[in-house]
Amino acid sequence: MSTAGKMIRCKAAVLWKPGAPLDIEEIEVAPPKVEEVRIKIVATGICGTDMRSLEKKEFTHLCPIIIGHEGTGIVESVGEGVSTVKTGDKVIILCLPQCGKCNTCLNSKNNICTEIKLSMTHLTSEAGSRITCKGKLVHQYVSIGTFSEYTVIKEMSVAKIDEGAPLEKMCIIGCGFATGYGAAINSAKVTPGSTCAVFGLGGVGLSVIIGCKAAGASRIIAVDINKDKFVKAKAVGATECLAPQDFEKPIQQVLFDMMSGGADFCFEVTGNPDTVETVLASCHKDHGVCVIIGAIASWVSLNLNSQLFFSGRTLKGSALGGWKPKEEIPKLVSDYMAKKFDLEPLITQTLTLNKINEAVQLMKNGQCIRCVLLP
Ligand code: PAD
Ligand code: ZN
Ligand code: ZN
Repeated sequence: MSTAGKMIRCKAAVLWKPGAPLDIEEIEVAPPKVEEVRIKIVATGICGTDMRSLEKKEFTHLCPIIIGHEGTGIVESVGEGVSTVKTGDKVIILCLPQCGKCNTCLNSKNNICTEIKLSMTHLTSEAGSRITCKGKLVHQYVSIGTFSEYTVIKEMSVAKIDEGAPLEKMCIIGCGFATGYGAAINSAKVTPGSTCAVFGLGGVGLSVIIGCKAAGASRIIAVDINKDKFVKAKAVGATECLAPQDFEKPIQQVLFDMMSGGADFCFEVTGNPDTVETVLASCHKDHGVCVIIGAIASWVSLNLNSQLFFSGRTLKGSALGGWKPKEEIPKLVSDYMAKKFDLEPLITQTLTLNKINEAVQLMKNGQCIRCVLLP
């Protein structure tokens, strides 16, 4: 029996207070309005950014909220005016929107659509939220909220993907993989034969390594304080692995010496503000490019020694790997189907949504790369 036009009652992992465990609750998900799409979530990953949001005191006023932004699903129904997806389509959820109309969307080089302002409200649309729980309005993290059986999102934040694509793996393309892989290919533009250093070996950092390897880098040095991450880093393409605590010299000095002046391309993928200066200093003094991927809290100002810029180094940011979401993320899914890269090493656990607190604990303990949650 079709559920289109009706309220759907289903389960979601709801955050009632930052830092508290998630509660599996029954929620009500209203039908989609104009330019909105209601999606049955099939799989969702947990990203480092979700981990930060679960603890974020600044989210107190947004609670109850459904976190999660790395997801795939099947379109249950669409609101008026929706033309790019239809009921039954396999889709990937986009953690950055692409409205197709703003200055960013009309510029072929840019990818941060001005409609990102909606994501900052953590609501379905300007008209509020389609989700309620125990009579309260529920926010959706970056206007998405994938830790749920159903969600309603704007058409500009969802894209149809290949019919044959395995949704339980494709979810991690939605943020982690696209972000890391694209940071190497699009943001840094890693060149064949170059040297790279990647700081932080979670799902995003490992995807940077996959991107560096695909771009033909000859040396990829993986750096993490957690040595358990080294096996996977080597499996996806790292040529050497270093733990900063194993050296007497600062790690940037180690890298400077190893590569006669520093690495051609360096990536910050820890989200730790103190690491930024180290990563920048690890870049080649004459031409090194440093890409900051790690999401650092908005109120943090970086402390960078001015002498680092008495050089030819470049410091730049990267959001969702520089991809134009609606246009290019489905192409990454097709590239996976064409076996251009492998995602299996990144998915270390699969659990059901009601075990989400176990998955969060695995991430906290550094025991997992990506844990995929299924309904
Ligand atoms: P993760 O928590 O799985 O991985 C972080 C890794 O960094 C872990 O392996 C840690 O052990 C390691 N680490 C922590 N501190 C240090 C240190 N001082 N030196 C070396 N290694 C360290 O997270 P993730 O891979 O899912 O995400 C990584 C970051 O990327 C995180 O900050 C997240 O918020 C950010 C992100 N940014 C975007 C974007 O568009 N820019 C998208 C997705 C995620
Ligand atoms: Zn736009
Ligand atoms: Zn993410």
